[in-house]
Amino acid sequence: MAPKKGLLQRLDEGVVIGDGGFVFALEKRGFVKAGPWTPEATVEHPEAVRQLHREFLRCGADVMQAFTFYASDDKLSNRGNESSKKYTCRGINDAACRIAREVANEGDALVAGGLSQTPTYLSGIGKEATQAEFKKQVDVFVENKVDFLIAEYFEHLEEMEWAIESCCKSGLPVVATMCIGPEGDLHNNSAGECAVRMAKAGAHVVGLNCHFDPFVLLEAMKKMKVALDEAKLKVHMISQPLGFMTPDASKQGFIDLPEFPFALEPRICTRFDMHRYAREAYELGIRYIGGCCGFESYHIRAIAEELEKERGSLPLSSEKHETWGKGLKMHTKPWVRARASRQYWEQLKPSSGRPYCATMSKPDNWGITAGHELLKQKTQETSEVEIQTLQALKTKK
Ligand code: CBH
Ligand code: ZN
Repeated sequence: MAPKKGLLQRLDEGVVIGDGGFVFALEKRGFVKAGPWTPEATVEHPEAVRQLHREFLRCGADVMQAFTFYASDDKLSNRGNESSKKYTCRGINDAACRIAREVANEGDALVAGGLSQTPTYLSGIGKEATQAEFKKQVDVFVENKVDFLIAEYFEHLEEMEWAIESCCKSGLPVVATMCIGPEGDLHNNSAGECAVRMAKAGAHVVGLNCHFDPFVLLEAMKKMKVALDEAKLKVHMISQPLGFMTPDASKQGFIDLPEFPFALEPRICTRFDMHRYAREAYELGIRYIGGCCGFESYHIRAIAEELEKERGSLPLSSEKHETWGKGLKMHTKPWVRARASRQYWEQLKPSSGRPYCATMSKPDNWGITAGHELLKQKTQETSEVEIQTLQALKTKK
């Protein structure tokens, strides 16, 4: 078999489809605990992680992002139960890479290793200690020969830059996404400024993930594009939004919504929302188009179906899903058969079925999570292990 084309070449030549939200999907299936959101499932239930990768692959994902979210040692120590001691950063990341590679090789997908924000950064102990956490993950990714790295879900631009710097040392292509929206990061850096600084820090692909719905996220992406163009920076763009509608979210996105994380279901985007998202993202010039929390495989399939012409093929799972609901022509009931058209689904305003629900919520507004708050909170309610880790790191400095 010919060697797979790399990420940057694929982006230069066409479009790359990402996968969806692993922690949210696996939490619903019973393999991830909301709160810590750590990915020990790669060791405890590899079959569940493998199956989720397969679903995304079958639905058109070109990237198998190894399930390594929050899998830095400092974060893993905050799981508040016995299992926290059994698994290490190395063990979890290594297992994640192997599973992702196994499934990627069942198709033509690439494998990405992912890094995310760390408690060490929040505790304010500085660059060296924070990058020491990143390095441990990057080392495992390099050993496993992943195709590229994704530094995702950073909300402080400074930590994002440190993560990019750590990733760049690998020599692999680096994708960087912040979980901010049109209002910028928590230190009043605009979305545009963030994009420019991510590119200047060395990222090859820059953009956003999580925290906001596809359409709010694209508003922020527009600002990033303007700033990148003005600064004459030639990098590719990526968007991986939520699969939930969040027009009412404030600066920190869906975390502040009262429904986060257990009652977001009424906000789930339909597959047809994702057709619109894929088209608008493509027209904006974004070439790495994927999803984050709330995105299930059928949402990814909708992106792949919308971009059928651009990609030159349909995903495997479209054999069970004719584009725009045309499979309904085979339904026994005539009024359901009548729904087998693009026009029908495109204009539909789906009902919520919840007569007492408001369309919008009032977000909580807690502002920035700071290190001292984290320590205080830990002393009150979370694991001894992490307090010790943080304190040890502090004295080391
Ligand atoms: O799970 C995934 O697919 C990751 N690539 C991204 C997760 S984004 C954030 C999840 C919630 C975090 C929190 O509440 O702390
Ligand atoms: Zn997310």
